[in-house]
Amino acid sequence: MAKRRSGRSERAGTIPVALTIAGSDCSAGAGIQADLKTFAAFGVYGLSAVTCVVAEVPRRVSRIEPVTTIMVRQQIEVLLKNFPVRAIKTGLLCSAGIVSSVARTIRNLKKKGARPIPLVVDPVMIATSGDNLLEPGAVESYKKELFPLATLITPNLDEAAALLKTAIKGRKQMDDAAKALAKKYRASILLKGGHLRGDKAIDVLFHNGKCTEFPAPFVRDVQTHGTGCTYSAAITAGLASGLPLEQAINHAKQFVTQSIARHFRWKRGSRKIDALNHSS
Ligand code: PXL
Repeated sequence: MAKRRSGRSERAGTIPVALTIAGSDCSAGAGIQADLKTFAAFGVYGLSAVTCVVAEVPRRVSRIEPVTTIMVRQQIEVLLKNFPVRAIKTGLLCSAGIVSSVARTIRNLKKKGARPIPLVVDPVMIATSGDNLLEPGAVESYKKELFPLATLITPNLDEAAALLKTAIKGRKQMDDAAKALAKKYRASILLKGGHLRGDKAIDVLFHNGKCTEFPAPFVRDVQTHGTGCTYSAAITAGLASGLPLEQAINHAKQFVTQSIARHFRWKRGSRKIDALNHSS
């Protein structure tokens, strides 16, 4: 906690600032709610630009409504104009129009000669529940407009397979897929292998021409809604704090593993609800 002197925070001018551009998950395990809790756990001041509102509980999405593209753009513009944002992440962007609007807003910043801000793109397509979260046509907008602006892209195996139009079934194929995506979009790639069942959840980073493995124990029997959001938010928090990419990923992986291991569980009759524990 920051020490306070006569009611004023000493850290106000120095606390790193990060921005999440993502959807609202009313159950707060994923989306902007997960991102903001994660930023706070890392001692980073979190800002948010909301792209859509999702009515859901961990295993069931009941409704998604996008925010207008103008509203998405204005949230990002006012925040970047007024705060010293040190890193940005995108989560659920919902529609092709919103993906394009986010890409255009970030591209315009670059054109105006603003200092480059690291951009982490989590290409959220499908919820852990299996519900589709992204309009199918939006994938093309990601490929053409947003991926080329990214510092790091963090697909899971299903998302990488959809992007490359090929199945990824083993460890060697993970390396090949990460390399292929990195070459295609000129970004670093963190391919999350959590869905390849085994004792370990292994992720592969392709960065600066080489593959690095990030292993962690695989935690079973927990409904892990929001792990992807939490992971990319934790990486973004590390980058906002000035950590090199590998170190930011290492810290983030530890944080996610801990958030899963220390999850909350509520029981209502025969139904269980699990939620990540984002506290540090
Ligand atoms: O976990 C993916 C995800 C991301 N963003 C929002 C979500 C979800 C999952 O349901 O609601 C807003």
